[in-house]
Amino acid sequence: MNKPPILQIGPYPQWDQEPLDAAFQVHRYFEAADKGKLLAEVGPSIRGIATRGELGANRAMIEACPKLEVISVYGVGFDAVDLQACRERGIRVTNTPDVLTNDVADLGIAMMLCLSRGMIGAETWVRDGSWAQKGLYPLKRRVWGRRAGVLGLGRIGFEVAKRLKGFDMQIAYSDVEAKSYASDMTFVADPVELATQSDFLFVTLAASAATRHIVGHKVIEALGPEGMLINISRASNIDEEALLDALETGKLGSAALDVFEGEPKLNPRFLALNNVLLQPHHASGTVETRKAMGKLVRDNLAAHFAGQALPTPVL
Ligand code: 8YV
Repeated sequence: MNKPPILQIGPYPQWDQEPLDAAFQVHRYFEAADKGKLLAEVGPSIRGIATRGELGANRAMIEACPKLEVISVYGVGFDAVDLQACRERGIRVTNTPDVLTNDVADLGIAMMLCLSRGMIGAETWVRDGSWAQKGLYPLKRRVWGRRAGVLGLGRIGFEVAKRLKGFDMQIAYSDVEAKSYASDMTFVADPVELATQSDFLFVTLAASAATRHIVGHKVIEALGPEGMLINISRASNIDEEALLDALETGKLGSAALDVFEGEPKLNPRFLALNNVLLQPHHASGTVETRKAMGKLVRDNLAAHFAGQALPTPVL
């Protein structure tokens, strides 16, 4: 049987690449020196796209593939896929929900603890001899028992909140409506009000045009000079200029970020700050989760080409 031709937008680990190459005729977009030329050559034959959450597939790419039937995203977020272009042509879209939820929540909690307790600086304090020369490390702020806000109580937000309960924190959340499964948490409809009531604000919203810059200067300033913002969702949920201004002027205490506008090239203003923890978009980056994500990417493609129901459809 002929292998269906697919376009692979970004690299995967070897353990995913091998089975992908075995099942499909894979054209590697990310390896092409001239991407336009590759699209012009192979686009007309492409039936599937395998991409990653942050890379997605834009309209130009989709239009260069007139026979495209399915886009399989390695990631829960599909905001970088032009869904409107897919709807217009009946192109199916899949993602990898659930399998990454716990790891993403774990990293969010780790980021809160790491920044609150100054663990990166503390490591340097030991390594550069400051401990021996200067003595005790400067005191940091407590986490347990303080107030946490979760903006977006979906799967990931819920797991973040579940973990925060273990730190005896008071937990509130914002979402489009109160959730029946969150009766032990306080629902606060307005994100600005949520920020006012929070010491730590976790951003766990699925990104879309509707959530763009939902964390703007009002939310940031409501969180305040003692507050910490933790983003494990997408950069577009936060007004990054407003965030940088507030971090530079002390209107916001600190921020722990796993995602950035234009990543992996981030705004150099972040690098000059010492009240941030900067992470390279790796919240789902464990061997276990990435293996499960890769399998789901292939399972969705295989199901589509076998005419079976898609395991995790978006469209
Ligand atoms: C991945 C992601 O880091 O799930 C998402 O939406 O962005 C991440 O899990 C990414 O897709 C891996 O490249």
